[in-house]
Amino acid sequence: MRFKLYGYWRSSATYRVRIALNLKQVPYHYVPVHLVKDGGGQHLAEYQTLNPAGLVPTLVDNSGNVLNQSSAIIEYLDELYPQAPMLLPPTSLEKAKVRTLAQDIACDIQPLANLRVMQYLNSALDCSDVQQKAWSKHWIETGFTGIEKRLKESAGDYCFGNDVSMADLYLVPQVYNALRFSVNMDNYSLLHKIYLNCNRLSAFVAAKPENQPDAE
Ligand SMILES: N[C@@H](CCC(=O)N[C@@H](CS)C(=O)NCC(=O)O)C(=O)O
Repeated sequence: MRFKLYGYWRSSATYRVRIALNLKQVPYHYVPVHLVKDGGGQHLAEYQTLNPAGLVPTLVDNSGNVLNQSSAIIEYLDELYPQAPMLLPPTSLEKAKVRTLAQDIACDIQPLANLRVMQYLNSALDCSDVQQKAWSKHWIETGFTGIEKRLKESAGDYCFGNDVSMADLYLVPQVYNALRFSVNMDNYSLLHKIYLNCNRLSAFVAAKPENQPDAE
């Protein structure tokens, strides 16, 4: 197989890359990195030779090329496999709009509720479980409020019209997380509709956390 994907079943950044690989019909070897057990495999020196940031995902090809950051990986795959579905649309303006929505999630929501942030809230700032959950829910809801407004301008069946794009690869894992934090998706009807539509596609179903070999 051409690619190895290092990831974790419940990691939303890994989930995005799994969807991209599935949409492009690229088989890959999945290498689980347990983010919690024994202090977290992402902190091991051996793993950090692949990803110095100590985060998943990491994609390695059979020539030994190593890629980190889900958006860099997804755009690389889109260029390497320029067959349908293209994850970025053809014009520069449309590309910028798709990336805007993806970055609303990747830059402004997901990092605030990342595992290491939650662990810091707990260990250094003595926040309780309830406080940590309230923190995550708050930032997800803040982000979703803006995204719901953006989607009014662009959505069809998916984030941008009726074709799947990179934005959908970000939306689905983030909604999956939101549901874990009991966000009421009735307040975000477009986000929820797109989440349900995407999850009717086999590439999204196969990428679901519960369908991964390391799911607990
Ligand atoms: N911007 C990075 C984010 C990667 C990231 O935050 N990964 C999380 C899982 S979704 C992680 O490895 N967390 C481990 C930790 O916080 O210790 C990307 O898109 O690849």
